[in-house]
Amino acid sequence: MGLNKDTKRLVVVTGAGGFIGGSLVAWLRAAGQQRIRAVDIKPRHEWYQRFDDVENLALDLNVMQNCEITARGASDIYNLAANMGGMGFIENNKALCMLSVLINTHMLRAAVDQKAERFFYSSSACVYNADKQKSFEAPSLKEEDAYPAMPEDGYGWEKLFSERMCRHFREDFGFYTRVARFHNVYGPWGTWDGGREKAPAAICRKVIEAKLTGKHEIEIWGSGEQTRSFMYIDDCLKGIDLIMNSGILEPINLGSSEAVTINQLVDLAEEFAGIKLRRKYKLDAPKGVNGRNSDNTLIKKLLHWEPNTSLRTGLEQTYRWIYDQYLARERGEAGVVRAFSVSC
Ligand code: GKE
Repeated sequence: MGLNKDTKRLVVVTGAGGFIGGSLVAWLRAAGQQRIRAVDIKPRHEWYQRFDDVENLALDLNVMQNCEITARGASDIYNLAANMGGMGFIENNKALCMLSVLINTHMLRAAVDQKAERFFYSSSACVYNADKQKSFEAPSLKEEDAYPAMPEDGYGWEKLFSERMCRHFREDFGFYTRVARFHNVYGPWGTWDGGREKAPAAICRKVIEAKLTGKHEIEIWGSGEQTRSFMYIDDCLKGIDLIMNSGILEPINLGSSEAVTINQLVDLAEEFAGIKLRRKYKLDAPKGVNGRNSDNTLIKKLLHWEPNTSLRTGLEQTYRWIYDQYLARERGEAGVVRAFSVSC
C-alpha cells in the first residue's frame, strides 16, 4: 500500500477490534501486507472484524507493558485505539475519553523504545475551537482553527494534547509521526446500536426500526438543523495510507467537505427505506457543535486528493449493511458484535 511497498514489515494496528481499526486490518490484508499485528482491549470474540491469518492480541493499552508488547518488532504503528463514540457517548463520558491519554502516551513511548519506524495517530475534528462552530451554516474548519484552543470538552482536549505529543516526539526525538483529524467516519462495520453510535448509523437504525415495526416516527436529537460532513470508511482508509506515506508533518483534516443538515441525513435514509416518518425533535439530547465541515484546501494542495465518496453512495451501503445486521439480530443470530466477526 502507498509508498511503502515492503509487505514483509510488521505493521501494527491498535483498536483493531473496532470499526476503523478492523477495516484497516482488512485493507492492509487486501493490499498484500503479510505481517500484521492487530490489538484491542476487547476479548477477541467481540471484535467487529477478525482475521485468523494475522496476529490478534487482546491487550489493554492503558498499561505500558502491553504497549511494549504491542510495539515489539513493529515497523509501522497505526494507533487507532481510544475509548470513544458519538455525541451520546462523549458528552456523558468525558473522564473516560480523557483517559485515552494513557493509551496514546504509552504507545508513543513504547514505539520509540522499541525502535518502530513510523507512527500514525488518529485525531479528530473535535479538536477545533468551539467558537468557530456556533453557526448552523456548516463552517469549514481549516487546520489553524484548532487554536486558540477551545476543543470539545473531554474528548477533544485529549485529542489535542495527544496530537501535540506526537509533534514533540517528532521534534525532540526525531520520531516519524503523522496525524490526521478525522471528521465523522461512517460505513459498514461501524457501531450502529448500544450508545456509542454516531448520527449516520443511528439514523439508519431508527429508520429501519420504523420501517420494520410500522411505527412511522423518528426521534432526532436537537433541531435537526445541525450541520456535519460525514466521511465514508473507504475514503478514511485511503487517506490514512496517503498521510502516513506523505511528508505532512502537522495535523491535517481528513474528512468530506459535503456538508448536510441532520434533517437531510434523515431524508436520505427515508428515501432508501421508501417511507416518510413523523419527526420528533429531542432538544435536550446531546448535540455537540451547531455546525462543522472539513476545509480541504490543504489536503487537496498536498495530496491532490480529498475524500470524495458522496454521502448518498456511502450511506446507501451503510443502510443496507445495518438492515442486514438488524434482521440477523432479530432472528437471534449472534449478538450485535459477534454477528460482525469474520471468523471466530
Ligand atoms: N449519535 C446520534 N444519534 N446523533 C444524533 C442523533 C442520534 O440518534 N440524532 C441526531 N443526532 C445529532 C447529534 O445531536 C449531533 O448534533 C449530530 O447528529 C452528530 O452527532 P454524532 O454523529 O454523534 O457526532 P458529532 O459529529 O457531533 O461528533 C463526532 O465527531 C467526530 C469528528 O467529527 C464525535 O462524536 C466523534 O465521534 C468524532 O470525533
